[in-house]
Amino acid sequence: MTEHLMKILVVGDWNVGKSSFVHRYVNGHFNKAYKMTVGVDFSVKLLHWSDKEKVRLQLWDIAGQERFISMTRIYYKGALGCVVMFDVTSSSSFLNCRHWKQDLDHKAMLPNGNSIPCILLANKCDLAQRVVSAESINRFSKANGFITWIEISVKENKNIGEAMRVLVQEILAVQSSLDQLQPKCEDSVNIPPDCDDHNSRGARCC
Ligand SMILES: Nc1nc2c(ncn2[C@@H]2O[C@H](COP(=O)(O)OP(=O)(O)OP(=O)(O)O)[C@@H](O)[C@H]2O)c(=O)[nH]1
Ligand SMILES: [Mg+2]
Repeated sequence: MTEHLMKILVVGDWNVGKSSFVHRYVNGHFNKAYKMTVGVDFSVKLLHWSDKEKVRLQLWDIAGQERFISMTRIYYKGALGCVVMFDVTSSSSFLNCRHWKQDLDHKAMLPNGNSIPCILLANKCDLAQRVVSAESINRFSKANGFITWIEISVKENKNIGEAMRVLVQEILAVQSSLDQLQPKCEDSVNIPPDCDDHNSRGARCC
């Protein structure tokens, strides 16, 4: 059995429902009251991904209030994927997703320098007073390099597990392609003559 450890960030403006999303996903509950996150909150969820694979998710629920944003570089370290969330009833929370994505692209990179996989989640789709259209979300998602976007309602438990499955699937695919790029003894072009000799001096390829 292989166990993958995945650090996933959850970012977006304050009050969009990030903590509610994590609680719903991990504990299955929904709280109506808003309780501001201070700095960052952590949760863990174990997924039985397949007969041979488990995925241990470390969810980093990052505070959206502006006073905490200076800490993001520290929080982003080692992350393999990200949820960027906005509230469909708040156009400013949607517009600010551009800043969140740019912040991630500058501070949270894969070892090969590429951006980490990000999914865009449009929360609170249970509310009637929606102000952000599907067309503008679609355009924004494509233009800003998101894997995809999904409409969710944490309150009504709509698309929560589905959204996380899409993200985890993409992270696994990206990690596996990165692993394949790592040189191995048998397919390395420049194999040192004493590659398997653990007593020899000099560089080894593995
Ligand atoms: N109607 C509706 N309300 C929601 C939904 N998800 C979250 N909320 C409400 O939105 C408010 C804010 O939710 P939080 O999860 O605390 O927001 P947050 O993004 O973590 O905010 P910060 O910690 O300040 O960054 C709470 O009152 C939630 O009950 C949803 O799907 N529908
Ligand atoms: Mg929160």
